[in-house]
Amino acid sequence: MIELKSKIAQFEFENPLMNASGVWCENAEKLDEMKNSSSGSFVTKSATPQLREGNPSPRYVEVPLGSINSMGLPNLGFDFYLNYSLKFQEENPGKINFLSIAGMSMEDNLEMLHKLNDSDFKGLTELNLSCPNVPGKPQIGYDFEATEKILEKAFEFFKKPLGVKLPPYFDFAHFDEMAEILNQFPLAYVNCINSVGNGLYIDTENESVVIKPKDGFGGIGGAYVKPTALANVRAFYTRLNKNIKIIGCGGVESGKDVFEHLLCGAEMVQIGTHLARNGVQVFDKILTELSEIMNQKGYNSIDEFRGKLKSL
Ligand code: RRO
Repeated sequence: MIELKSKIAQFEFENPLMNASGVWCENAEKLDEMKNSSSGSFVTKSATPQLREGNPSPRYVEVPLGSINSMGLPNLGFDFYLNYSLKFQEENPGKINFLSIAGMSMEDNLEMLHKLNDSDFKGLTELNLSCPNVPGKPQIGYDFEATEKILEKAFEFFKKPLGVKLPPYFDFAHFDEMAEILNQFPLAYVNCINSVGNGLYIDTENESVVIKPKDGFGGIGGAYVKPTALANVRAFYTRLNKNIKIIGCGGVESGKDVFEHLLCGAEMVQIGTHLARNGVQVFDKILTELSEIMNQKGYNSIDEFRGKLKSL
């Protein structure tokens, strides 16, 4: 029997797969499908204190090697995702989900963290520091001082397991600097990576962009971003204290992709563009493929190879 269990903070998951926040998780119908799928867990759409409509459409487009989006944080508001999670945990004792928050300001984030801290929520909270798509709002994760400040403020009172969703970094100096900041805090995990921000996809025939917001600029996901995602998983796995787990996200379409994320050090692996394109049946297929690879290689559990990427 192949063992696929993963662990973050005090929580154990049947397998390492889940959705990427933003995909298949914006409303009750989609979350119910995630809940009933074979994924190990699920995360809710990044929430703001109040409902948001988001940016005008078209705002998510699938392109040959991935996707481009500028959704602009459409969500049903924090209370909806908290209530959904509370009901889920009541109906599924022992099962754990992730709740993502992405305030438009420090105050928004602290307000939602206070509500979570004071609630019966028993899952993992994810602070999204990397939404690339709100016009006029730069990503917190690219502002090292602001990142340190929000984590300082959060950990003054927040007592539940907390993780952060990071943007991709592209320079060793930035991996080093961000890791030094993150290592100061009792984080449960970091999630690498959010979409590669502000790419531009062009429809050559029409000589046009393909999404409406921000003159076509948007976050890139899918196969385009796998090497960047793996690099970020690896860079943080090798720099962070070992009690901070890594969630890998980016370019996962197969069991082989999951295996690569795990080899770089990921504890859990998320699926975004591929899930958006194909629906929740992807989890069964990818779990089968992962088990087959492990079988062929003679691994009985993920712990036998997690993080053990070889250098030359
Ligand atoms: O809603 C979005 O536009 C969005 C968010 Br919050 C995010 O974190 N990443 C992304 O690609 N899109």
